[in-house]
Amino acid sequence: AFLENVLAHPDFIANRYTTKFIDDTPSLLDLGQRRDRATRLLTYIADVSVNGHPDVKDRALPPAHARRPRAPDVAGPVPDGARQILERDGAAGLARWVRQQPQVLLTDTTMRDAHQSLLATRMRSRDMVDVAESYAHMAPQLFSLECWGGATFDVAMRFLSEDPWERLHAIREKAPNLLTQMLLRGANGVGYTNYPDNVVRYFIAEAAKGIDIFRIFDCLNWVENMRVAIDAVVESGKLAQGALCYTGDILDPDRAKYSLAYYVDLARQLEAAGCQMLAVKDMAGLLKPAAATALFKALRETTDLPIALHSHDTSGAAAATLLAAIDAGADSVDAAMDSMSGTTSQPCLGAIVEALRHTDKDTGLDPAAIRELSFYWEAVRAQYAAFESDLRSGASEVYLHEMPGGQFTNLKEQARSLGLDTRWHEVARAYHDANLLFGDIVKVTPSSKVVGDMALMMVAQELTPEDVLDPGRDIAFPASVVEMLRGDLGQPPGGWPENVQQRVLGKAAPITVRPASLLGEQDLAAARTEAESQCGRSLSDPEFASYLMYPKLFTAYVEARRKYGPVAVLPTPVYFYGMQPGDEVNVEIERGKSLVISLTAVGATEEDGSVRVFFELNGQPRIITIADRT
Ligand code: BTN
Ligand code: 3PY
Ligand code: ZN
Repeated sequence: AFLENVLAHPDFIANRYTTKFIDDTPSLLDLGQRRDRATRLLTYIADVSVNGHPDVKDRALPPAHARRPRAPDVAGPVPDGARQILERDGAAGLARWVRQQPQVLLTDTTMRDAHQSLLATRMRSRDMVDVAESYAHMAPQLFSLECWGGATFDVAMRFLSEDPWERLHAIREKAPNLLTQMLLRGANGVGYTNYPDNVVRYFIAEAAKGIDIFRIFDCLNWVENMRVAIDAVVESGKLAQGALCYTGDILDPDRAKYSLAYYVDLARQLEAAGCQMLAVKDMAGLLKPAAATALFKALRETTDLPIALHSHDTSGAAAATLLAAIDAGADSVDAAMDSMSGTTSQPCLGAIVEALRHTDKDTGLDPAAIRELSFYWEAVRAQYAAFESDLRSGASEVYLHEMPGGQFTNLKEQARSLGLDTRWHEVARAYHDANLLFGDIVKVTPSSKVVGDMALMMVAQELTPEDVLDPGRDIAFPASVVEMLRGDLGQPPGGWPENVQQRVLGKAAPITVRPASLLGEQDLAAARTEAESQCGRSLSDPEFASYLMYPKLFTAYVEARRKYGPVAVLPTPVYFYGMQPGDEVNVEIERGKSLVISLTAVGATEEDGSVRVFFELNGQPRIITIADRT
């Protein structure tokens, strides 16, 4: 390979060399590594160009006229933002500042919840990192960028072959004046199951190197399950924002379990647990305007902590809810950039900015800047046409099923893969029934997944709630249902309904203690040795944190990266669709090191099923042979 590098070097080819050429040209030595990465990327491009990407197979294509996303140009020094308050005054000082601001603060969810809720979480790092600097210059009044956590962590590795930590640190670096925010599932970390306490602590300590605000929730609103995470965030010096997950309807006397008093009590518990800020997390978009008025008024009287509102626009009424909450004293609200807003995503950021303009709560954001950023996202979104759902309108059906925005399109996909696509409204009804069967619970990852599993089973097997409870019927419950009713996710208010528990568990005994208290501490040194042996190389601390959350998935990701190289550098159309003969792309594989890749031709498939794909890499011909699997 070394000799190849020498022979391929432009100076060598152009005869610009002496006998000391090798000594004088140290880059030849790292060319080996660079070449290696380039070969892997060419292999990936060749493969995807010939075989297609499995995730977009048989899906809608981006429109032919799609514009190439171009982040707005910016220059000059980066203005100060809320991040500088955190740096100067610490988390407690930041919380006080939030409370004192007359204007409403905005969290932009485009880089996390919006694409999780609209595009199956598939947005690639590159599309976010490319615009982060424009955000820093054009929207320094934003309170925070929600850009990490939730489902983005596992999807980055599972479906995009990307390292979520690289994404986080790249955004952080490009927007040094904006607070970075993540969604953390309490004892479930960024996973779907409870982890040992020391794993949660390890993860948070690592995440706090890039994240400023941790929104922490528990899927049953069980504060016991949130304490380890809250303490670890406070310890890290970053801001612990405790979430009250909103379900039911505080104005509906028939939903007395989730009453105003319930949420007021929850707010007190979260404050006592050490949270520095609160958030009403309306993950399904169930909070109606009049209920928001009552809720925020009551919370305002309960606590001096600043309070945020997070909602989803599934019904179409979320902007009205935000404005009602703002009137009643919400300090900050979540919204998504216009072209990534609406339906299962957050309400429209630009509309909230305009609604508050020239009032005493004016956000200070520049509507023209919002428009430009939104145009960028519009072009980005077009590239992900394959992941769009068929939901085109507001749907008040959400008040029946209560599915979280982040789950809605996922469950719809799952239903489709089970052949239940024509029976979606039955799934929605069954989801409602399954929730009541479980005693009317908070439905958010991972409890929402369990309710979804149950609903799909009920529809697929044509079971009514009465059938499910009928002792005369033999029912194999989904594993997730058995685990949840056993107490593995924790305790809902009032506990699990005993008749259902017995029916699902049989003779097995449920637990009522904090699940992680039974897990003990994980031996991190031993886990690291195991991880490094599985992956065949040493791991950085963040990589090890990924392994602790997802051992198998992380190992598979390392393997994919070994095979295909740093695919995160590829433009999104190339990543999903490969290249056509005549296409040329420029990719930066690291700062200041670019590759110019052109695909010149694709050969015919040989008898042995192989295909040769012809490239030029920085002007040099390269041939990659891959298997035709079409
Ligand atoms: C990734 O590594 O980014 C995720 C999986 C990649 C699968 C690649 S896409 C091109 C080729 N075609 C396949 O069916 N699998 C590989
Ligand atoms: C997640 O946990 O990913 C969520 O978005 C919950 O709302
Ligand atoms: Zn959400």
